[in-house]
Amino acid sequence: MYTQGLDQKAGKGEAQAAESAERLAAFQARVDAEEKIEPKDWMPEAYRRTLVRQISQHAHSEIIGMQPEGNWLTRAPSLKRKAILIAKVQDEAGHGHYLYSAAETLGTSREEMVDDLLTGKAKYSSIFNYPTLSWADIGAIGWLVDGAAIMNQVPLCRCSYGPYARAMVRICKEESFHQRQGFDIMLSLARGTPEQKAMAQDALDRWWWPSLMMFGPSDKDSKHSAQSMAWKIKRFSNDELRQKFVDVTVPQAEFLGLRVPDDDLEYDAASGHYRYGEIDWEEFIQVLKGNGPCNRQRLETRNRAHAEGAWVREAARAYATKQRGRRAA
Ligand code: BYC
Repeated sequence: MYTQGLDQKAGKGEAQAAESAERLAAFQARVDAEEKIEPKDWMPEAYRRTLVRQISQHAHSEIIGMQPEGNWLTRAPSLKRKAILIAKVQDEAGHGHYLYSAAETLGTSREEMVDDLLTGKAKYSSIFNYPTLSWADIGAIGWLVDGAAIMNQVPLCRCSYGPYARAMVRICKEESFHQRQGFDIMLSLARGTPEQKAMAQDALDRWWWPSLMMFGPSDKDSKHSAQSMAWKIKRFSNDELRQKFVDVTVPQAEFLGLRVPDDDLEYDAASGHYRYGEIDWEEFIQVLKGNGPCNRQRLETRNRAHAEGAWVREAARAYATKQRGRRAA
């Protein structure tokens, strides 16, 4: 477990006093010079808090993200598809673990973060509060949700905080495989019977707009972006990444012979970008407030799984104590 950051925890007053203008400027100069900030390095408290917030939200998203896909593990249409989906869902658990470990280097315990998720205090990505109604949804999640994740996360490999940046390298490689498996499912369905093609279209219709919401509020409403970009935690704004995603994904939908559910979508030759319609921000806000179609179900399922896993944590602790005792002897 990474806990190097714990010994740097200071009281609020103490931390503020330590944040002289000189120290802050020296920190910013390191960030501007593209140096990686490591757990034992001095950092402003707000930088630490921002990272704990973002990395733990990211970890929670990976863990909750296992649920909509897990829903189809027993009903995948072939043994091969089932094996691939099991591997993908396991990867998401792994991503959650790397990310909790990265966040722990900042001095917050995993128990604290998990507790915030279980009690509904912490956020996780809005996208996982939508239901997976058909097998095509597994295709749409891989293609669109993992596709959006890659767009958002590749720049995080260059994040100024070393442990987060390094965790993202492997995560992005695995997300690429996830995106391809999703596109492959969509391709099979789009080239299948008229009913299968209709399933693929229905999944695209339902997942398109929530996928665009994954990038967060528009830049004018994004309260954290400016500071996170100055600290090189984020490298692009929410709207920039959303636009990149639309530009890459619309031609893929055309290749599949599917229609993106946006009457205002058009290619603007002058800018080289697709112009897209207005996102329903009210829906986004409601999902963030806990009123999405599956918010309650997701938290109930996670709480139940956590309670049922108590004996595993207990056994792991007992084993660790035994090993420590043996080493000491
Ligand atoms: N859903 O100022 P902003 C995955 C919150 S995992 C929920 O723009 P920031 C995958 C935001 O947290 C997908 N909340 O914030 C897994 C903030 O709230 P607080 C997750 C959202 O941090 C399994 C407030 O709105 N990916 O891809 O600068 C299978 C204001 O927003 C959302 C990551 O976590 C949302 N969509 O930018 C497949 C990547 N959007 O904290 C795939 C890392 C915004 O003030 N995270 N909020 O209460 C990020 O890149 C950034 O945190 C975000 C938001 C772009 C998400």
